[in-house]
Amino acid sequence: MTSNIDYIDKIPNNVDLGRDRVLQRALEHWQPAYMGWWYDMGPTESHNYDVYLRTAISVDPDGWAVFDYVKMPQYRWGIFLVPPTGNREVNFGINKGQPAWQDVPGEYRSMLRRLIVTQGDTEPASVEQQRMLGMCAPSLYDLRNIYQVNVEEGRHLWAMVYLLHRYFGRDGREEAEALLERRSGDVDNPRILGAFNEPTPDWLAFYMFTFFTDRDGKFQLSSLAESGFDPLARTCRFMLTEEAHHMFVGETGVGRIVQRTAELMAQHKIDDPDHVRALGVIDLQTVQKYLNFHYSVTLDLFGGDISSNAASFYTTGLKGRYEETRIGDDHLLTDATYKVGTVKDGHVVDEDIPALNALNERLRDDYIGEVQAGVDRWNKTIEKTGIPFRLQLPHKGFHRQIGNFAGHHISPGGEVMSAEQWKAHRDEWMPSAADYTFVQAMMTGRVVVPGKFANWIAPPRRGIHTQPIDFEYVRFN
Ligand code: BYC
Repeated sequence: MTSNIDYIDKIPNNVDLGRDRVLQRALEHWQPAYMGWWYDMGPTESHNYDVYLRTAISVDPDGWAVFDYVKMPQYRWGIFLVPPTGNREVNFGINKGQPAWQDVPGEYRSMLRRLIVTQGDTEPASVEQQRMLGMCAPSLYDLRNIYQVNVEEGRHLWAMVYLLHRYFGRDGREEAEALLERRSGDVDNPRILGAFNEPTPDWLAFYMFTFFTDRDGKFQLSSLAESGFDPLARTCRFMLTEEAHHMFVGETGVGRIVQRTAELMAQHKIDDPDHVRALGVIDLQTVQKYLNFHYSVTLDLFGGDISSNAASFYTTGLKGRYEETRIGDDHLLTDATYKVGTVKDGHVVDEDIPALNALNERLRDDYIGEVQAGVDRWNKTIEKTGIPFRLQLPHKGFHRQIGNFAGHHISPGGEVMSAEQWKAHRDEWMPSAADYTFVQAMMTGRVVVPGKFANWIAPPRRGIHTQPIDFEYVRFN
């Protein structure tokens, strides 16, 4: 083992890493490669900053969120699983009632590895997507928040790599290396899932991403937290505690943008988007277009509406439904059906399919319910200013690349169109090149005076961890 990794001190963990020779040997190669990846692909020019970050140093209530200034390359990326619960069982599928697996069941090995790799791949991808945004942050508060999200996505990568190293031997180590080799948006070696190859070019996109796409993370992690493979379940359960802050950053970020815009619209008594833009804020129509884009690419992340993969993940006991153990049915789903949307004769219709094959769709529907509640909260913010504009989720089939709606051209209202008709409206529904140029032009420099905010966003209601809003969240040295 290289002597420069002091396990106890540098890698906080509750997996007895200090005594696990197998894991130590695997990390000996991977940890330096991870640091190389962080220096290359982590947040630009950030390596020497002192950032007021939370670090998980244990899973106890007073240990999972310890706040202090940290230079990000020295962040203590740790390995944590929630403590085991005695006698946990596989709670669904054909193995229901068996003791939860503490080791990888041989017959499910490749399926399980694929799930872990797919989950793990998203984590570094999002850091890569966001790496330039620190250069144009609207405040020190927001800069600190994006860095917090970035280091925790790094930790979530560690969480999946722990599982690969600890439970999958040589092919686990190879997969762990490949997680550091793929690159978001790379033509030859892209990230696995679509949304993680899309650029996140500005802060509105970042907040939308953390609201919509991190929430896919929440729902996928929740399903994996039901897994009969106990180490995966316990790892994902702990990751969920961190995920909440990421979604908070997204929801409040978009909320603060619409608040600022709507307040200025009310104050100046204007509603023409050009007049709104002239005040140096983002018009609500553009916010709607970003919403349409991020919502639709995130819906794709749930996979096909009809999926035999999802059925296998469930039947074997590897991936459950959202809050599986709270659902009052047989947890086998052999006779149940579920409604999925599809296009027939130029219209969207629902059809009943076996519930086992519709598990991606069901999770997507659970997700949509929660997303709608967030959009309603943004609309409340707008409503308070007296402005009549309301944000809306587009139809589930709008701009989809995966599943039943892929290949169809569906308007935000749910109308099935020809490709030409759809294209003629495209720039009304999704950000155009000109929209991106406008938003990015607003975000050219970063605001570095404590307590000051860019013109296009309202300040938050409160600071981080009881600190004031004008706290020096990042010191540039
Ligand atoms: N893009 O049977 P199907 C997060 C592939 S986010 C490209 O419908 P399945 C985070 C699919 O892989 C949460 N390809 O799919 C958020 C399959 O390919 P193969 C991430 C796609 O397997 C923000 C084929 O199409 N975690 O944590 O039922 C920041 C047939 O597909 C896409 C997970 O996703 C796509 N969108 O379901 C940081 C959980 N969708 O195998 C982090 C683990 C499908 O035929 N993953 N394909 O070559 C899974 O549970 C499943 O893999 C999926 C797909 C739900 C993603």
